[in-house]
Amino acid sequence: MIQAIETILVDVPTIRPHKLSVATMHTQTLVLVRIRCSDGIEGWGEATTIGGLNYGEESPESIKTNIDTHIAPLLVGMDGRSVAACMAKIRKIIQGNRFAKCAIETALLDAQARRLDIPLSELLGGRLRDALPVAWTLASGDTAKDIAEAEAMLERRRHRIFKLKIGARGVKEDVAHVLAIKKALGDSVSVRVDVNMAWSELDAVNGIAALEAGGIDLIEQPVRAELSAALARLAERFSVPIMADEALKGPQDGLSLARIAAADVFAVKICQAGGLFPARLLAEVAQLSGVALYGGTMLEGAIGTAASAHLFSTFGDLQFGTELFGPLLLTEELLEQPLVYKDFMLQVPTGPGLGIRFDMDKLDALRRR
Ligand code: MUC
Ligand code: MG
Repeated sequence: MIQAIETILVDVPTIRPHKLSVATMHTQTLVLVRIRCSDGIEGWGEATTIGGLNYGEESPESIKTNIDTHIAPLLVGMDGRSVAACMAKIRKIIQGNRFAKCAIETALLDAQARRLDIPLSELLGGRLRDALPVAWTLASGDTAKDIAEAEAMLERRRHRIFKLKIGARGVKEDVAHVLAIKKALGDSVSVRVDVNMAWSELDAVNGIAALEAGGIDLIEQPVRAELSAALARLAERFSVPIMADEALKGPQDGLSLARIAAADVFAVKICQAGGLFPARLLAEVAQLSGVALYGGTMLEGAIGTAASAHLFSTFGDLQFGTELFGPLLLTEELLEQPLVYKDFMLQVPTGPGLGIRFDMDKLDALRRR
């Protein structure tokens, strides 16, 4: 039986400012959920977002309030082993709040997998791989700094796929920044861009033409999420793959975008999709439609990153890899045993449930009071 649900906010400084077109992050607020059951088992979930309300329509504080006030009371007293029944109840009664639902579902599944003494991946269909390629985002805002950062990552064999955040400056300036980085890093690395919706369709036509000619491998969400017809025109026009990210707020959006061939690639994010099972459904829609997959992040800490890794390890095809580097952007390590990044890959944890454990003293020291 579910006895208690606790939500915890943890503010952790980032290793450097992380500049997106919608926000500059200096700290990340992790939103953690802990579910305790009467059989002594507990499970953890995460509902972290980016830049308060700059990126998504749920803020860390609204997620905490909505879980504490509206979601937890529906679950306390239910049989935590019946994860599907718990989530069906929440999905029926609670509108929206995909991030909050994701954290709850993750915590219930973590608890159930621990109970069964199996890794979470085995509750999600079964893993097909034990390690995932991980991109790094260059977002210092400075070309020389970004090149130095990328070279250090290559040297340490941590990342060889780089995603550049653009869209805050003019198209010409951004294109020059990206192509200078591409030229410095060479053809053995993959350089991609994420515009985070900043361009008009005309900006996108001009910008993508130049980026494609310069050897850039992937263009993420160039135009506003709701402009799916414009996204489809860009996907039709260019051979460089176009990826949908903010446009995917659940499996239904995936179906709508796939029907009009709006994107070549979908960024699957567990929180954006509304949970691990909705994210799996989104991936299935993509695969049935011939759309390639990328494992996305909302820059979650270890819980959301591990949960995503368990899910992405089950995807039949993960052609564009993942960007599960969230914990590496933070100045503090909160786990007893850190997640393992080596040889350009994240190792999918093998222990029961999520396969990770917090250092509770560190967590207590950093949590918001
Ligand atoms: C996004 O839009 O993809 C993922 C990586 C990163 O640097 O920012 C996020 C958000
Ligand atoms: Mg994105």
